[in-house]
Amino acid sequence: MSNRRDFLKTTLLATSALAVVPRISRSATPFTGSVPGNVGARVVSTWDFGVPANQAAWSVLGPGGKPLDAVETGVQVPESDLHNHSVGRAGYPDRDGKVTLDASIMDGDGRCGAVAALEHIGHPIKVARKVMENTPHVLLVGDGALEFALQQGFTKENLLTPESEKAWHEWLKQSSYKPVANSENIDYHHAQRNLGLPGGKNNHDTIGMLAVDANGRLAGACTTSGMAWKMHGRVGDSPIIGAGLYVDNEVGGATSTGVGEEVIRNAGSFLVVELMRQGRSPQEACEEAVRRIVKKRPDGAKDLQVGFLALRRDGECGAYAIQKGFTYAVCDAHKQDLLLASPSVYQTTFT
Ligand code: SD4
Repeated sequence: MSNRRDFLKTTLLATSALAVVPRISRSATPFTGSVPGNVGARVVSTWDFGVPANQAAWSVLGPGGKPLDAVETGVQVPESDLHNHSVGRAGYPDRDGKVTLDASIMDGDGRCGAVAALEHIGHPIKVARKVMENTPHVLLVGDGALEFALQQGFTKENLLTPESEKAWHEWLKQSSYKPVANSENIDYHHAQRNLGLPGGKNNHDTIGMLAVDANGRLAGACTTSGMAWKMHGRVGDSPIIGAGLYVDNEVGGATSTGVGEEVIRNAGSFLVVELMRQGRSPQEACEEAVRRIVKKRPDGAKDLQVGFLALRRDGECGAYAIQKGFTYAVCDAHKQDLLLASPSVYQTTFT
């Protein structure tokens, strides 16, 4: 990498790429409104890989297990998936080649735990739960989080797979030699997709998962390797309670995906839950939270992706995103593999 300015420039371009290369899942059903509730227990999660994650969560929730156990179990599916370069093991590294993971977990009773910039542990969500249960704190970061994990019996592992390392080396070349003009955006995004970079078709972002049981008790989990090629030490929205995740048994829960900085700036998931508390439906609440982001940065938002997913305590759920391409999975006693395409502010796709 030539210098810091080049890095930041490239990072911003990568952020744009994340936004404007949304992918519509071929199997996702386009959907424009809230999914009705009152179906008993339900689990919802972000992106296509939410389907198998939901099914794992359902194996806990369906037979009457706790929502907290269900979400912790469910999100471990993409954390373990070596083909998934945005969550857990095999997540793409930061600009220095280090894989640093963020995760949070929250019970509807207000208990919560999180880790940020955690290295060498494949299941950060499990460490987040230990922070919640075995410490007086909510968030542990970096070396401290790793030390804690090792004390709790986790094993140190190398999370950088050969594929991720190769992609990083490709990115390093690009960061050095390819300043990208706006007019070249579409070609650039195609190139990124071929490399499997953020926003590419095989690289779909954070998993955020929300679950409710038949009695209206909720929990949520959110886990990610964050934005690929981020600055070392960068923390996104996913481990920040109120930003990437918020759950309240009195109301419901919300989670987010996309460019975490925008979500943090707007306390996004807390906002969605508070809007539901004031009477908005999950769908309306997600729409308003997305609109706030767009309103604050009307120009920047055209090149950003942020998606919110909300689940009310009666099981009704909704989602909304800035760009087309955000999908979410819904699982309950009636159907365990439903995948829906979220409505969005902008309808443009680059194919
Ligand atoms: C972050 N929101 O770190 C997460 C990751 C993500 O597309 O969703 N990236 O900002």
